[in-house]
Amino acid sequence: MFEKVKQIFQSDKEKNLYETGLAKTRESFVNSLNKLAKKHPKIDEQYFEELENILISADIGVETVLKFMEKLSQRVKQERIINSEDLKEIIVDELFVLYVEGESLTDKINYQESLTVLLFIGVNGSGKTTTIAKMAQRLKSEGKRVMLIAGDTFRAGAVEQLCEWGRRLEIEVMHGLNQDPASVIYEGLEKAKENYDVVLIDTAGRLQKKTNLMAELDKINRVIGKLVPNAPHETLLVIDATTGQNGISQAKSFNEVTKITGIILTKLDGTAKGGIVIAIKDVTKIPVKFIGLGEKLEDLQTFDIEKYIYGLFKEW
Ligand SMILES: Nc1nc2c(ncn2[C@@H]2O[C@H](COP(=O)(O)OP(=O)(O)O)[C@@H](O)[C@H]2O)c(=O)[nH]1
Ligand SMILES: [Mg+2]
Repeated sequence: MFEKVKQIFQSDKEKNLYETGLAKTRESFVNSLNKLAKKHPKIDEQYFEELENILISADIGVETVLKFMEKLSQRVKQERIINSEDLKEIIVDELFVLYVEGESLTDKINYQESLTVLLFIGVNGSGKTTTIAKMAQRLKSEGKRVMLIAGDTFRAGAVEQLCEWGRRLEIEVMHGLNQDPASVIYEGLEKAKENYDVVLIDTAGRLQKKTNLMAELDKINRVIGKLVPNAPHETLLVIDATTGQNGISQAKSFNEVTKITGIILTKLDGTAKGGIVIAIKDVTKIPVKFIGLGEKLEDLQTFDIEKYIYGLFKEW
């Protein structure tokens, strides 16, 4: 069923990454679906009930699954489908439709002709700093002049981690331990305006007190907007896919605090519940722009729903 889809990959390397990064999810998902089809060769109430459970346990999310099941049972009735084997293609098709619903397929980063400013937010440990390093390396290899700003200023380890990446990748890092994040960002952007193309800003991941976070992000946004009109050009929320439904509630909370333009889902390689990609878009209406499929620099990939669906079902 994936003959056409295989052509969407730009290289074997990219195809491999999607295949291996989603292996855990695929194995458990496809395995359960195959067992289900064997147990219920004919579609009946029980088949639907068990399918619903499988989708929920892949972290597709209850709300999303219910919507999906509704669509599926409609199609089964309309198209008079009797055998569960014949439902495969429709399941894949409807998952795709669910993600894409009313929106364009490409979720590109909004790069500017002049200086582009990207702000990264998300709770501690979600993968912000590593993701910034991965993106910085990619941008540098494309010939862009990149600067990093360490906006997570109150933890020495956090500043040091970003500086270490800067040294390794030979990319400039603006930092100032224990300084106000907004002032470090101010200094960085002033310098970046002279001769840089892209600035990636790391931030602290506090979400304990929403009002504090909101105030801090407001201040950061004001400083950025003052120095670079219309910036930040993207506010990217980084979420650890292994946290499952908790990741979805994080997305909801951050979305209430500031305007998010894209989600980056890290550690998809470490979970069997990669269905979160679909749920998070459905619940928040924010596109997933990148996914992390491993710890190496090249393991950050631009997210593409077709490639993802292929990675999820390739052996089915
Ligand atoms: N397996 C895997 N690990 C990742 C991925 N992205 C980040 N990590 C790891 O997650 C840990 C926390 O990342 P870090 O960037 O420090 O998170 P931060 O606190 O949000 O800045 C590090 O050990 C990273 O190597 C990914 O896509 N896959
Ligand atoms: Mg960090």
